[in-house]
Amino acid sequence: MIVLGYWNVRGYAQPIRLLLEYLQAEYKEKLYHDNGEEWFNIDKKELKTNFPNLPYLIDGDVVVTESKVIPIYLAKKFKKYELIGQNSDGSFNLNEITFLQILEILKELRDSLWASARVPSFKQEKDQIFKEKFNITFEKIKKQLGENSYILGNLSFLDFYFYEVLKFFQFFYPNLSIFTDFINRIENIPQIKSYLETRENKNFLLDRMKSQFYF
Ligand SMILES: N[C@@H](CCC(=O)N[C@@H](CS)C(=O)NCC(=O)O)C(=O)O
Repeated sequence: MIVLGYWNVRGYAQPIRLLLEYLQAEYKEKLYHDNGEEWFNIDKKELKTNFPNLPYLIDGDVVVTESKVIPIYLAKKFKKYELIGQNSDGSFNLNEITFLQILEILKELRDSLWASARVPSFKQEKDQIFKEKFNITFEKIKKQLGENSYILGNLSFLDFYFYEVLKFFQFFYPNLSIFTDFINRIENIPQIKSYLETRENKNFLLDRMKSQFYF
């Protein structure tokens, strides 16, 4: 059975969890808690890869790390190539390049909010930062989406990633009401809808991390 290892938070693992749920994959999670002793002192040393990190995915003898690479492995394993921008038979499609491009942009957007929110002045400057920085990327994504339901036209991992980025933003900007149709669309995908209602998912509340940020 597939094992997804990560801290007991949403973080980089959450879009991967959504993908696993969407694929209805049989998987279990290895969640690391608090001081990370079990991860740093035991599992990090024993994981059969030269590049141990969190998140990791174990599938039999295969160990994959890097949060932008794990979804590629999963899409290929389940032969759902459209989820990474390829044609449905796995052949090349320019969307495959767009997929990687936008994934990087979304990760930067998320990481940039994370870094900004850890600086005390964020509390006073957050609206200005949103206007001058984050909104520029949101406008680009809006343009990419156009009249489509999903970022690449058809549903892909990017949509799960972007959904999670939006939820992350809503945590810091509770009045933010952009992309609400998009959020609803993702939350209404049957597999996602039922996952979001589970106790496991509710446990990954961002609220638990409040003390790390200034807002
Ligand atoms: N480039 C890696 C970065 C992973 C990373 O920074 N993981 C953090 C949690 S978000 C961690 O605590 N890693 C455990 C470690 O450094 O051993 C990825 O995208 O997966």
